[in-house]
Amino acid sequence: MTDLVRNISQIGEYFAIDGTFVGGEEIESGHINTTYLASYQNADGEVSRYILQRINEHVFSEPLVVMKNIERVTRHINRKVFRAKRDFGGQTLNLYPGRDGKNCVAGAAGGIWRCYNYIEGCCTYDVVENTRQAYQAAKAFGAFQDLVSDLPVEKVSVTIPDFHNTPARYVRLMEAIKNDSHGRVADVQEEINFITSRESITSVLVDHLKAGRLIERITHNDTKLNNVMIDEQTDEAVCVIDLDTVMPGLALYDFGDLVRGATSPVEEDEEDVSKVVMRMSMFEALLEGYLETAKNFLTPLEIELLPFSAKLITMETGIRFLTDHLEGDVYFKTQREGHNLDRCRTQLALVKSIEAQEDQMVSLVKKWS
Ligand code: GN1
Ligand code: MG
Repeated sequence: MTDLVRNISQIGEYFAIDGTFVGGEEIESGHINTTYLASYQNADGEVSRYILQRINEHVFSEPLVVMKNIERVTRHINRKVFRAKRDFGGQTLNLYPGRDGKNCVAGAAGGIWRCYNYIEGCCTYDVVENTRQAYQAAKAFGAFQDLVSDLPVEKVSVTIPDFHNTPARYVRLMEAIKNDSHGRVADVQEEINFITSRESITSVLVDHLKAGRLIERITHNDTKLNNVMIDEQTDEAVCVIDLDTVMPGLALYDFGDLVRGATSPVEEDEEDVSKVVMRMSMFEALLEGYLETAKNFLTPLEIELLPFSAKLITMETGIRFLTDHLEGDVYFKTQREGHNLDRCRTQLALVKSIEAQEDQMVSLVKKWS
């Protein structure tokens, strides 16, 4: 047994999992948490798999509050799906309690761990392969928002303040530029100019919120394509995952983040930015899928701002990657030098591509709404 597998087996011990541990591996996806897949065999010889995940306490300073949010939301959805005895197009994860009955446990080596069922027969994609996947993913995130739309917003807590507050992200970048703690500012003037020349767009959504024209809902806040489990055989979305950032937020940031993640043909850290483009066919598929499940609760202003939200959150994410680059790569996990800068550059290239096609995106919204 390798150290990794032994470690996984020891973490599994904390949870009320049936059977004998027969194997474990690390799942290397996501920039924040540490995730393991563990297999257990029961007396009948059947093998079941579980996700064991350590919550990144640097990012989530109150892991227990994160767990409470997840418990509220998953229980709410599961109850609804069960009561109606049908699938609303949005299943959810199940938390497996620790041996003490709690929804998470403190590991021996520190850290807070939780356990989910592993959803078999599904996979996730980093890059959308076809419009059907885009449509399905958007439908699933719309269904998620819809399923929690009758849960009062106060029932979930803010776990990362100002998470999608673009002006606050902008201010933080300006501070990182001023401090220049790692001497990297001189090499990123082009990126800085791109962002500062667009400062005026950063506050559009929060200004609408302050003025009461937009309302906060319970939102997912991390609607990347690889946070949707897609059935390997049918290409249908089965369930949205990564519920750590479920908080009160604007529905528009969720839709915008889908466009950010699912319309480019290359990965977020592609080094050749000439390959980055907002593919209109994918945008249309996302729009169709999202409106199918979310149209009932969205306001006319939310619908009108759908294309804008894509541009805004893509810029916000570019701002976040650049800030982390300047601060010495302390937030997002990185695998190479300049990784966050590469990620920033793809985001800014995508903003440019969205800007060039915004009129057509607006026309498509009119067509589908
Ligand atoms: C992080 O954990 P992951 O990779 O799903 C980040 C998101 C970013 C995303 C960019 C808690 O998500 O906000 O959009 O990276 N999550 C957190 O890829 O900061
Ligand atoms: Mg995440």
